[in-house]
Amino acid sequence: MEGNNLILKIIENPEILDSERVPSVFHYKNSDKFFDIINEKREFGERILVLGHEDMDGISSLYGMEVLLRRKGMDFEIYLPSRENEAHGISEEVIKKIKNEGFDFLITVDCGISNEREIKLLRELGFDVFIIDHHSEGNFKEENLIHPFIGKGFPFLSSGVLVFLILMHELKEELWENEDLFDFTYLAGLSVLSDKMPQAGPNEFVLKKSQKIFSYTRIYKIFNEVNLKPPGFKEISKIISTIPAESGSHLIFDFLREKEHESQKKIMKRIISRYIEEQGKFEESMFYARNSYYTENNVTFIVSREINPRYAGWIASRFLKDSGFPVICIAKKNNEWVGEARSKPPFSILKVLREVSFLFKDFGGHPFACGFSIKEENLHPFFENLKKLTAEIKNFIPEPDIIIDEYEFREKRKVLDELCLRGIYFSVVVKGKEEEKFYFSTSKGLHVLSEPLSR
Ligand SMILES: [Mn+2]
Repeated sequence: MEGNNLILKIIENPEILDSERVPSVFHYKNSDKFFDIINEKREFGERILVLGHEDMDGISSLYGMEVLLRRKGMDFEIYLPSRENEAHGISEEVIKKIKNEGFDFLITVDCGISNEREIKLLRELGFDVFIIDHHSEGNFKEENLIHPFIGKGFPFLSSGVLVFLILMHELKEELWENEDLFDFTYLAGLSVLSDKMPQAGPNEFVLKKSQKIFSYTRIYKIFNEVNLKPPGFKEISKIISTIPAESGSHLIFDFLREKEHESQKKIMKRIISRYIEEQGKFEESMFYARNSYYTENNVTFIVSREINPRYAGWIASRFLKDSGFPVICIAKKNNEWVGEARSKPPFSILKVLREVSFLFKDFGGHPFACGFSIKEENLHPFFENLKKLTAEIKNFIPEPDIIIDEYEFREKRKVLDELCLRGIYFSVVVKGKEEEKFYFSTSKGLHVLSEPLSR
């Protein structure tokens, strides 16, 4: 058996799928270094900027860092760039902010791994950087990095869960006992669902805890009071991620920081009305998408100046759900364009886009969901290159994650099916005496690809 180390790691250590095994952030590399650095920064009174990513997972991780750094009495600020009109990750604006506002140290959560150049620049300018991310494109050689892929723990975690494990170490029993911390646990649970992480290992552990305490959270209670109907577990996730970040923050942070009951109610009312407002804007972007999409070589393209870039990812997901074709939705953002791409296993849209990534300014994501930014003059070459790449279906078939012989396949079949049921996506080539068969995972188990394989 050979192939993708992450999948092999699970097959060889199936116990890491187990949610009952108490997870630890120290199963991941550099976690001890992270605590050492944080404590050192506190001693020297350094000022910290924490940078996030505007989606449910990013918001949950950012809030976790706020809880941690406040607890440690540190001098910090959190910053959530808007997906609508700011750049993703460590942008020029973020670097300017660090320089101009007297920060010494940058921590990124749910972003940063794709910012190798910017990290180097920051270090040259004398600033320290630490990255906590789970995306699969970027510089894995970064020395100040906690990433679920690196270490002996379960490799497919949301950033929210990764930050949760950091707090589990810091707060120990208090995390389960102190009601003020329930909202954080709840958000971390939501990060598993919103980032579609496999429900296994630490993800499942956090999700279960989070379902247990949901009705004791302030979010639940106050929502119930102002709405007269209790929220569903996932409903809040939709509401939070629909409301845009504003001036580097988010209404949910205002809510969570507020101590006074009447003010909490006021903010929650505002959250609900902002949600309704934003839903209207989403429908408007969806209308333009429905009027501008086309499908070429089995890829659906949606390209429009009228689409709000905030919604590109959701629109791509919606189209994928309806048609099954890989989808790329491209929208104008300030002076450049941004794209969000979605696909279903076994076709990894990330692998296809990696081939044209030399045309991108920024590129990152996961095998079936990724994003990029691109200059307008590169759009035409991008479409031309993609046309060539997607003309043959075999370009979509990723390199198999695992190559295995028939005998071993029969032996490991149970574990492989278990992985599928847990939402871990991978592909397998089974080598027989005469032929090889290509399998890929679906939520119901391994599925054989009927298309004959010409590799
Ligand atoms: Mn994420």
